[in-house]
Amino acid sequence: MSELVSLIRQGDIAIITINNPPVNALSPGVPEGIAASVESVNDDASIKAAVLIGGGRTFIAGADIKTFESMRSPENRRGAGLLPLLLAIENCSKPVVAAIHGTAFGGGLEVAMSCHYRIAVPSAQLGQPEVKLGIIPGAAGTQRLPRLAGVQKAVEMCAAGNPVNAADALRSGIVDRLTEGDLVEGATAFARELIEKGEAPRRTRDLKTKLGDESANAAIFAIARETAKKSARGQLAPLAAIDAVEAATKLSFEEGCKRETELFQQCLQSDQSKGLIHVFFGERAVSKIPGVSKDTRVSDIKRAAVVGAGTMGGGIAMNYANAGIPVILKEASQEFLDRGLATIKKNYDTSVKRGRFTQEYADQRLALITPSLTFDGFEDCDIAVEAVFEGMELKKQVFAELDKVCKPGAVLASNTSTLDIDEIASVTSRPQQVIGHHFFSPANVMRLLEIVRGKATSAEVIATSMALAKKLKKIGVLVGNCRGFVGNRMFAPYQREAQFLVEEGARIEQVDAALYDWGMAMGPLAVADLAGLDVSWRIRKEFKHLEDPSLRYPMVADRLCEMGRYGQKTGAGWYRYEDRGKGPIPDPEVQHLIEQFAAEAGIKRREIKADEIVERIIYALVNEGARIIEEGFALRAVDIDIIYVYGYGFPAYRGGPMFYADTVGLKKVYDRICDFEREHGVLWSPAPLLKQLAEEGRTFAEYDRGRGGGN
Ligand code: T1G
Repeated sequence: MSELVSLIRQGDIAIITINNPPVNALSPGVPEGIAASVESVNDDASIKAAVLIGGGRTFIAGADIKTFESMRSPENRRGAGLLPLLLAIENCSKPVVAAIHGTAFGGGLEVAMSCHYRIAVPSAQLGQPEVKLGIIPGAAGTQRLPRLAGVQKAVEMCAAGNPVNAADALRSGIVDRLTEGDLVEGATAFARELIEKGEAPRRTRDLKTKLGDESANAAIFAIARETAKKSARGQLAPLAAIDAVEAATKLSFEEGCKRETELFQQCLQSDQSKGLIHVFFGERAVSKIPGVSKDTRVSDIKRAAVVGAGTMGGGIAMNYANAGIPVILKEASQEFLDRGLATIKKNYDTSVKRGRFTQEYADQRLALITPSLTFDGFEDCDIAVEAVFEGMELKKQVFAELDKVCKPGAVLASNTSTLDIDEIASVTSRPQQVIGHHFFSPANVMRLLEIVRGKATSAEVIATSMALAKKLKKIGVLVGNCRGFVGNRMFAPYQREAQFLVEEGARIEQVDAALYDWGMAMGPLAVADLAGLDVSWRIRKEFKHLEDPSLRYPMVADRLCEMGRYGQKTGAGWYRYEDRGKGPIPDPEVQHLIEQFAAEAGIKRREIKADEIVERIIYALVNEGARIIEEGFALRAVDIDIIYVYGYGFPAYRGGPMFYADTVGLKKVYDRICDFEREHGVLWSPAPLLKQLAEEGRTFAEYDRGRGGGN
C-alpha cells in the first residue's frame, strides 16, 4: 500500500487507514491508495470484511481544494474524478464499514456513503459543504445522500452546506450506528456482526425507498429554491445543488451522476467558486505573519477588562463572555453603565428568544461580565480594551490610567477605528504592549477584527492578539497604523464616490440598489445611515486641516449632519426611518437638498446607469487598496479581501475587492480608473502598484505569491 493509505489485518477484517495529515484530504495518491486496498480486500479470500478509517484527528475532510485549479483545465472536465473509486468501494464483494470521527466533509462523506455501512463517534460532523466553495458535491453526494437520508435532508445539506452532528446523521439514516468507545473497536465489532450474520454488501446506489414521490418532492424543491435565493442571494451553486438532488429523484443513478458532473463543472468554472475558494484559503493565509512564528510566545488571556460600555464596549465585553473569559466592564457614570448593561441583557434576551442559545447559557455569559465604575480589578487582567468615545485626548487619558493600573505583561488594546496607535501608545511607559483591536459593529456579530500594530508593538503582543481573535471566534487581520487603517481608509473613497454619484444625478436608492444587486450586504448610503453619519462627520472635522481644500469634497453628508440627520438613530439621514426595524424610506427633502447643492456647485446632473455606479464605487476601493498594499499597511492583497468580506459585507463569492479586480482584469480596471481621472480629477489618480501590475499583465494574487504570501 502507499504511505498515504495503509492496510493491516485484524483476523479476517482488513483495517484500511488514511494517513494524509492534517485533514486526510483526498490528495493525489489517497484515492489510488484506497482503491488498491479495496482490491486487496476483494482478492484475498481470507478477508471477510473491511473497515475504512482516518488516521489522526479526522476521517476525510474532502477533496483536496488545492487541486481544483487543475480540475478546471479542459482535459480534466470530469467531475471530481472520484466516481470510479467510489464505485470500486461500493462494488467490493465484502462489506466495507466507514468508521467516522472528526469531519466527513465533501468527498469524505461521499467516500463514506459509498461504503456499505457507517459507524461514527458522537462528536463526528458530516456534511456536504461544497456550496461554501461555490461548487456542488462532485462525487455522487447529491445522488447517494437522498437515498440514505431522504430528499428533504439531502437538499438541506447540499444547498446550505451546513454539517450535521452524529446524532442527527443517525436519525436521518446517514450513519447506521454510533459508538461511545474506541472507534476501531466499535467498527471491527460492527464488521464482525456483519460477517456472522452473513450480510451481503448493501449498496447505497441501489436504495430507492427514500427517494419520495414526485408531488411531495416538487414542493421540497420549490421551497428550497426560494430559501436559497434569499439566504445565498446571487449565488449559483446552491441552486445547482438543488438541481442535482432533483436529478437523483428523476433519473437513474448513472444518469444522475452525469447530471451532477455537468453541474459540478459549471460551478467549478465560475468566478464565484474561484472567489469563494480564494476566501477559504485567505481566511487561513491572514494568520501567517512574517516575524511571528509558532515559537513566538503567546500570553494566555484569562481575564479581560473593557473601558467604555457604549455600543462597541458592550459588544466587545459580550465577545469575551461568550468565549468564557471573565470581563470587567468599566464606565464613568452609573447612568452609562446601566444603559450599557441593559443593552447587553437585551441582546442576550433576543438570542434566547431566537433560539440561538438557552436562558441558562445566557445567564452564565452575563455572570462573566462584572460592571464597574473604577479600575479596581484591572491589575489582575491580561488585557484591557479601551472602547471610549473616538477622540485622541480622551483615549490618551484612558491609556495613561491603564499604564498605571495594569500589570506589566498585560496587553493594552484600543478599539479606535481611525486614530494613531503610536500617539496613543506614547502616553504609556510600554508602547510594545499597545495594539489596536478594531472591532466592527455589531461587535458581538461581525467576524472581523482588525489588529493594528504600532511601530513598537511586540511580536508577542501581535501573536497573542491573533490567537485571541480565534478564541473570540473572530478572523484577525493584522494591519498597519495609517489613518483609518485598512478597512476604513478604503471605505472613505467608497463612501465619497457614492455621494459624488448622487450629486451627479443618481438617486440615493438607485446607488444603494446597484450595489445591493451586485452583492453587497447593504448599499453604501443605507450603511452610512446605519453606522451614524455623525461618526464620519466628526472624523472628517478632526482631519480637515490635513485635506487639500482644492479637492472635491462630499458636502451633502456634512449638511445632513448640520441638520441633525445622523442616520437611523435620529430617524433621518440619507433616508427617513419611521419605525425601528423598518427599512429606509426615500426622502424628497434630501433629494431636493442634493439638487440644490449640485446647482450651486455647478455640477451637471445626468442619468447614471447601474454598471457605472458599481464601477465608480468598487474601483475606488480597489485603487485605495492597491496604495495600501504598496505602502505596506496590509501584508497582502488577500488580507484586504478578508477584511472586506468579513467586515464590510462584500460578497464572498466575488472574493473581496482585490480578487474581484483580478477577475475583471487589472488592465481593464486600470484603464477605467484612468477614464475617471480624466473626468473627475486627481482624486482618481491610479495607484502606482495597480498601474505596474496592469502593465505587466499580472494579478494581485500573483503579486502576493511573488512575495511569498497569499493563496
Ligand atoms: N483541501 C486542502 N486543504 C485543506 C482542506 C481541503 N479539503 N481542508 C483543510 N485544509 C487545510 C487548511 O487549508 C489548513 O492548511 C489545514 O488543512 C488545517 O485546516 C469531491 C469537490 C476540515 C473543518 O470544504 O472545513 O470534497 O493553513 O486550519 O480549523 O464533492 O479545514 O494549515 O496550511 O481549517 O481544524 C469539501 C474544508 C471539499 C472542508 C478543519 N471539504 N475544510 O478545520 O483546521 S470539496 C471542505 C474545513 C469536495 C467533493 C468535493 C476545515 C476542517 P494550513 P484548518 P480546522
